[in-house]
Amino acid sequence: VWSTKCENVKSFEVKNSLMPSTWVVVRIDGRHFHRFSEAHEFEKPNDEKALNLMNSCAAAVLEEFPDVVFSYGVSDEYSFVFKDGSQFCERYSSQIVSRVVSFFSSMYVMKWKEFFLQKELKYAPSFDGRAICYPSAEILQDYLAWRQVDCHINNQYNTCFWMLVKSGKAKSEAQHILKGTQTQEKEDLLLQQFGIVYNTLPVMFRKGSCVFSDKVEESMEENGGHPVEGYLEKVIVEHCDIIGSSFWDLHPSILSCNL
Ligand code: DGT
Ligand code: MG
Ligand code: MG
Ligand code: MG
Ligand code: MG
Repeated sequence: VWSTKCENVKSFEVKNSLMPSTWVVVRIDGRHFHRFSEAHEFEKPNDEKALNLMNSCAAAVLEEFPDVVFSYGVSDEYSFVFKDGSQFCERYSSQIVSRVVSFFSSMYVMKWKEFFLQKELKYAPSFDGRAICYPSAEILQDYLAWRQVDCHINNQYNTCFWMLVKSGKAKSEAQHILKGTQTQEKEDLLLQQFGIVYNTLPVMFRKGSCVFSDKVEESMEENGGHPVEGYLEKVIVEHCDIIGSSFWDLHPSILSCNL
């Protein structure tokens, strides 16, 4: 009787499998980071330390989970790309997502002090996560381009918004001024009212961050002080354009080799 009951109870555990041979993206996003960034007095609209902390946690994810071949991050979110052939957690969605999101959250807490020397972490940050399947490398690239376009649109808006607010405008007034403005109008506003050339703002703010493994020239330090002999595979952070094809042409190995 008992064993029948056990079988019966077990049958409620449904394993939600991700479609085979697709590119899996796990996107995580900070929970209530509007409040979290206020509570920790992040600089507006971009806090360099907070972004570098996110990037460092993403690099740790790439080192911990070898099937993750690329990641892209902006604001309080990060997208992690698993190779199409990945058999990580036998492609069970909830296991993949929970492993990535819990590891990232732990890292965020562990690394906090590295980036905020004087600032205490006031309460436990958390992240939500979801897994999305993309059927081809091309659609995956469209997805990543979409996130970077979003980064650009939000950053341009937020830069204008906070410049207006910092110059004395009420938040509602700033909103009203920016309502319905196009990219060019925002660039003009920044230049004419604040003397800011948008394209000269830090590239991490404008383009977000890419984290991936690449061959880099070994430094003498890494070679125990001996002359450099070759290249090392290293996880690196770059702030490059991934909307066009040039980045992918330059790094063909990221999306090509199968597991
Ligand atoms: P959620 O994701 O639905 O739980 O809610 P939030 O509040 O996390 O909203 P979300 O993810 O749409 O927007 C991210 C929030 O995080 C947004 O209010 C701005 C804030 N944030 C992210 N990065 C920075 C930063 O570098 N500096 C500042 N001041 N705020 C940031
Ligand atoms: Mg959200
Ligand atoms: Mg959030
Ligand atoms: Mg967000
Ligand atoms: Mg277990």
